[in-house]
Amino acid sequence: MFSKILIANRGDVALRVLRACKELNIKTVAIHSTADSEAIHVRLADESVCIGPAPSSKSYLNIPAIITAAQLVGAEAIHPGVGFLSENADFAEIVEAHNIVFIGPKPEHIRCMGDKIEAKITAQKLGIPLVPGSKTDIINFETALQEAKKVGYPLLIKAASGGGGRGMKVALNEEELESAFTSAKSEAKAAFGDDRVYIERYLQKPRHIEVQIIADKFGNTVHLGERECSIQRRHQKVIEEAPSPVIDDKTRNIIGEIASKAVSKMGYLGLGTIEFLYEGNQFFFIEMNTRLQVEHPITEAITGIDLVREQIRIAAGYPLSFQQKDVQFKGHAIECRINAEDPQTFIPSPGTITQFHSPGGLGVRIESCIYSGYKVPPYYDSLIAKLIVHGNDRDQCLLRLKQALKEIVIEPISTTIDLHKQILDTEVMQKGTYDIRWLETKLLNRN
Ligand code: MV4
Repeated sequence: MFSKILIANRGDVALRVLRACKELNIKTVAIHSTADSEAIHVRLADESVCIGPAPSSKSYLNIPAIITAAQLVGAEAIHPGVGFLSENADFAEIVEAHNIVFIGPKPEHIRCMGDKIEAKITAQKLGIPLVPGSKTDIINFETALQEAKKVGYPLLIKAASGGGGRGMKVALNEEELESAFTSAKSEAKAAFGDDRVYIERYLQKPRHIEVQIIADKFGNTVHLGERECSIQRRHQKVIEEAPSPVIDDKTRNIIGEIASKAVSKMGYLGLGTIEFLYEGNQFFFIEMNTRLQVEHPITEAITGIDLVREQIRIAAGYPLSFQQKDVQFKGHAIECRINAEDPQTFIPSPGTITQFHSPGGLGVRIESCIYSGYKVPPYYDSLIAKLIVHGNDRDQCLLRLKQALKEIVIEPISTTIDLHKQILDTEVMQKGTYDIRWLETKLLNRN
C-alpha cells in the first residue's frame, strides 16, 4: 500500500479522501491556495504545501506546482478528487511520467471519454445503447441535412469537446437546422477550440440516471447500481437519490451488467460512471465520467462500500475486495447539495459562517469542510456541504431528510437549504415522478 498520498483538491472532497487515507494508514499531504490556509483538510493533513494564489488556475489547476509539491514531500500517489484536474488526461500522464501513481483510470480512457464522439463510438462497440444520432463529426451543412433526415426532429447539435451541457443547440425542424448548426459550431470553436459537432435525437422529458462501476487491475468489474440525478438546475445537480424511484431490480441488473461488461472489455481501471438518459423505459448512453463523483455517498449508503478506499486500493494494485454477488442494495439514500447561494437568484454568497449546527441521527451523514468561523472563499465552487440521508425505504429516507433539513443551521450566509425544504414538500418529490426539466420549470413558476 502507499505510505503517502497527495490530495490535489480542496473542500469536502479533500476531507473525504483524507479520511479514507487515514483508515488505510496512509500519510496525507494537503495542497492549498493562499485562500485556503485555514481549511480543515489542511489542518488535518500530516503535511501541507501552499501551491499558489487564490485563483484555481494558479493553484488547484497548476500542474507544475502540484508535481513539485509531490516530489518535495515524497508522495507516491496523487488523488485528484472531483473537478479540477480529475478528468485531465494530460495531468494523469504527467503524474505517471514522474513515477507517481495517478489514482484514477488510464490516461487513454480519460481522453477517449473526454471526446464525446469517440466516447459514443466506443460505447456502441461495447454494446451500450446510444441516443440515435450521428457517430462522426458533421463537417458541413449538407451533411447535417442528410444526418438530420435519418435522425428526425427535434434534434440536438452537441460539441464533441462539450459535455456537462455546454455547447448544445436544439433544432425543432429543418428550418432551424442551419442556424443551430452554424451557432453550435462557432460556439464550440470559441469555448473548446474544437469545432467538431454531432447530432442526436432530442429527448424531451428524460430522466438522468447513471450507473456506478468499479474495476481492478485483474479484470474484475462490478456495478454498484444506479443514481437518479434528474433534479438539477443549469446542469448542476441539486438532489440525487439511489436507487432511482423508477428502476426495478430486473432493470437494474440488466443495465448494470451492460455497464460492467463494457468497462471490462475496455480494460478500464478504477471508478467510473456511465450516464444515461432514461425515457420510455429505455436507457440511452450520453457520456462517461472517469472519476469519483460528488454524489458517490448515496451509492456508499445503499451498498455499504467505501468507494474512495476501494479506489485507492485498486490504484495500489490490490484486487477488489468483493464480487458482484456480494453487492447487496439496502434501503434508500438521498443527497442534498447545499450551496452558499441566494436561494432566489442562485448568486454565490461567500462570507463567514458564524453559526454551524450539524444535523444528526441514524442514517444522517454530512460531508463538509465548514465549521463555525469558516470563511467561504469567493473563488471556488459554491458547494459547501452535502447532506446524505439513508433509510430502510424511500419514505423513511424522506422523513429523515426532512428532519435533518430542519435541524441544520448554517448562518448568516445564504444557502440552498430552504430550496431543499421546498422541493421536499412537493408531491412530485414525494412520488418521485420528476424528470430533468421539472426543477427549472417549478422555479420559473414560483412567486
Ligand atoms: C441530451 C438531452 C436530450 N436529448 N441529449 C445535458 C448535459 C449533457 N450531459 C447531456 N445533456 C443532455 N443531453 C439528447 N439527445 C438533454 C440533456 C440535458 C440534461 C441531461 C442530463 C441532466 C440534465 C440535463 C439538463 C438539460 C439537458
